[in-house]
Amino acid sequence: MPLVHFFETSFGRTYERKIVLVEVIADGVSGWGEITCGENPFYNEEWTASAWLIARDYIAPRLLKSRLEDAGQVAGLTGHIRGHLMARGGVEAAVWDLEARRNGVPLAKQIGGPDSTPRTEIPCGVSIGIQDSVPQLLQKIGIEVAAGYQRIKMKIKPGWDVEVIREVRNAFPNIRLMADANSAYTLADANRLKCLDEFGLMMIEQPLAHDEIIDHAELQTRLKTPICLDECIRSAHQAEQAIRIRACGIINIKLGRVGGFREAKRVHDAAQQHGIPVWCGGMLESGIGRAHNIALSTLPNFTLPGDVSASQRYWKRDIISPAVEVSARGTIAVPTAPGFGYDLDHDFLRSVTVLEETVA
Ligand code: OSB
Ligand code: MG
Repeated sequence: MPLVHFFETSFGRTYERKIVLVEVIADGVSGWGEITCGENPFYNEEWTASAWLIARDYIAPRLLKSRLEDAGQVAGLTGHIRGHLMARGGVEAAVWDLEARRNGVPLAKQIGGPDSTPRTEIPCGVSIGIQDSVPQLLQKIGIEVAAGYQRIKMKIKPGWDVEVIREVRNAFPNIRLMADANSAYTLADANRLKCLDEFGLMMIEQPLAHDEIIDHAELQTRLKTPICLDECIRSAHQAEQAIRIRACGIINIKLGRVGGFREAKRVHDAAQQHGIPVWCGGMLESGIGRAHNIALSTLPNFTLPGDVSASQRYWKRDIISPAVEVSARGTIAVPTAPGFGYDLDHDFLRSVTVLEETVA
């Protein structure tokens, strides 16, 4: 699916998504999930082709052999696979959707538990990629602020950082603003990152290496701006370690990156216990992954606006119906229908499907 506008991070530019979707079927009921890896192994080690093989050859056969009592058991059944958390998480999320549909409850309620009263709307921000020019960036930010989004995240990298953020701040002195480096810096850049303190950013996301929390802890002692970890946090255990050594003040939770809802809930709970707020990250998802992110964002410690935004920012036509829309207050209404709560646009989905395999 071609993106409406290219998306550039410190590790590269994406014009078109190749998305792996998962349908799980039991007793005639379907659940759907999305594997949120990129087209290349640049954000983490996974990519479209690896996810396909892991799901087909390792996850599906294992699930089919098992008798599942609930979706919470899926993560344990794939725990023997090292890494590949997005492939595992995409399948796991499909089973949560299936369970919610079988129970006739919204996915938000299924993940929150029978006693939960999930919030009815979630606060939204946008993630804006590196642009060809500063005026182009300022124009894009202006459009999203006018649309009502509650905070703006901009991507940075060496050569597109302090000076660019200064221009953004001059143009938009009062917006809630943050920057995401996707691991583009090292501790040797600490003085440059320190320059960002003057802009009153809500946080700086994943400035240092994808697998490095000790350096983040060191950097945090030198910065006033809170560090938010993304790539580094793949489990609740890693979240606890990062919090313990003060490597971050905020955590971005991505369903795929941590391997699905069960672990996402654990990361959420661990952060909550330590007074660390979380928000829901995005991976340029189609409507299915987006709907799962909306459900995840209803958990109580998701107190900051996430990267969950309207379908039309990504797609001319989404594969769900209706498309995800954002209110003028920068919120998304949480759907109340069973499962992830949107219909699939089957005709359109078929028209963009390039490969389909069934494991039975
Ligand atoms: O680091 O949050 C990230 C997109 C692809 C890979 C990594 C990231 C992102 C985003 C986009 O920031 C969030 C979105 O709008 O889906
Ligand atoms: Mg990020």
